[in-house]
Amino acid sequence: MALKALIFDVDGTLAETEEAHRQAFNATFAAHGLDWHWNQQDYARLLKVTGGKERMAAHRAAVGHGPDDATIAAMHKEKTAAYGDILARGGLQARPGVLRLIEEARAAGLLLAIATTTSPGNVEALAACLWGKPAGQVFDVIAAGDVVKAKKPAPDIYLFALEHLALPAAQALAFEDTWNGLHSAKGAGLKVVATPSVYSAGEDFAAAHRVLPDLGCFRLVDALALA
Ligand code: XBP
Repeated sequence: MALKALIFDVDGTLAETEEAHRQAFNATFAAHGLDWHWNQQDYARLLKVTGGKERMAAHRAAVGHGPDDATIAAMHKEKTAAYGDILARGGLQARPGVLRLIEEARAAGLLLAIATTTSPGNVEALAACLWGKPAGQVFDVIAAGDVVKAKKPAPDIYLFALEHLALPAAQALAFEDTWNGLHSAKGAGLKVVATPSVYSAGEDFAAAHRVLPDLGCFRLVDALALA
């Protein structure tokens, strides 16, 4: 069936954003006087838990102490604001090929969607950073964060995106950087192009239709051929 949409994960796929997330988490922990601090090794392990609130709860369980769920939810809002401040300082680039592929797809009349665990505010912060405009002016559908209860690797966020695109999975192609994201998209019946990121480089991408170092040499014609 003809390819009609590209669906992008956000963190690690559009840009290497997880370092900014890690800094925002640590700044929030410090602001709350917590003895929590996630170094890169901690964070690589914690990233296996998708969702910032869920990640903080998983850390609380692991260390045996920490704020209650209501406080975690409040902290997560502060963390999202801190993340936006970090991105607003500028300097974050899109991963190779991302901007060009999105431009080619738009010019060819394809639909564009986001399917991400990250919070909608973070999608807006990244869109401002990469395109200088609201995410809704770049993407036709934005499926983000708590719009679904079950986060990646559950397929829910991709099923939500497909529903709002009004397309069957066969007419879309997903782009992901993690095992969790790959299996979320696969679970929704999508073909997946995997571009491992700094934090996900060692993960298992055997289930992907293509595994690439990045999208620097991947054109729309390649996406059409994969569909
Ligand atoms: C990545 C995630 C998110 C981010 C942090 O989402 O799992 O939790 O790490 O963002 P994806 P939040 O790869 O699906 O883009 O703190 O807003 O969850």
